[in-house]
Amino acid sequence: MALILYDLAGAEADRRFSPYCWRIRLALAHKELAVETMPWRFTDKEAIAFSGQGRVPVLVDAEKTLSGSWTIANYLEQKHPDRPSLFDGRPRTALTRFIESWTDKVLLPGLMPLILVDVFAHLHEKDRAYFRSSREQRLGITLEAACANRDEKVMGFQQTLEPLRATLEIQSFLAGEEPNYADYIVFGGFMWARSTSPFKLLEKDDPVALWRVRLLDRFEVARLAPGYDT
Ligand SMILES: N[C@@H](CCC(=O)N[C@@H](CS)C(=O)NCC(=O)O)C(=O)O
Repeated sequence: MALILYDLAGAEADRRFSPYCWRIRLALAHKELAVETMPWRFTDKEAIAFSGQGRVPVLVDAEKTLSGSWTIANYLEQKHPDRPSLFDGRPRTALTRFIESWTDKVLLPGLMPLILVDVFAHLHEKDRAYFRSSREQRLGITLEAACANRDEKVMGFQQTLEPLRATLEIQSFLAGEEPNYADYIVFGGFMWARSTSPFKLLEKDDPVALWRVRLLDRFEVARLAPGYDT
C-alpha cells in the first residue's frame, strides 16, 4: 500500500507550500519512496483529526499514522535502513536537530515578513479568514504591516544567512558532497517562499542561491512544483 501524505495546498490543489511538508516530500524522494499526497487546507481540521492533532505533515503508512516532520523523518529512516540515509548515523541525527532549530527559530521567522502577504494571496478562499486572524494574533500586527518595507528588510534577512552562506561556499551541500535531511530542512523554507512569493530573496550569485538551484536540479518534485524562480 502506498504511503499517504497530507500536504498543505493553496487555492490550486497542486500549489504545496508548507516548509514542514517540503522536508518530508524531499525525504521521501531521497529514499525513493512512492507517496500519494492529499491536498489539505488549514481549515480541513477534520480530515486529519484521526492523527490526534491539527497540523501537517501527516503521514499514513498502512496501519500507522505519524505527525510532525521530525518524527516522520526518523520513522522513515528507521523503517527503510536499506534506502539512502537521511542522517548518516546517530551522531549526525543529533546534529541535525541544530539545523532544525536554526531553521524554525531564525530562517522561517526571517522569511515571514518577506512573504506572508504573498502566502495569503495564494490561499484557498476558505482558509483566508482563519489564516489572517491566527497569524495577525500571533504577530500582533496585520499581515500587510508585517510585510512593510520588504526591500529594506531583505538585507537583514540576507545577513542572517551568513553561517549558511559560509558553509555553502566551501561545500556543495550542508551534509557535504551529497545532500541529506539537513539540507531538506533548510531548503523547505526556500520552497515555502518559492511556492508562494515572487519577491526576490537572494542575488543570483549568492552561494545560497546556487545551492538552491543544485537542489532544484536534483529533485524534480521541487523543480516542477508551481512556484516563482526569482
Ligand atoms: N513542528 C511541526 C510544525 C507543523 C506545522 O506547523 N504545520 C503547519 C503548516 S506549515 C500547519 O499545519 N498549521 C496548521 C494551522 O496553522 O492551523 C512539524 O515539524 O511538522
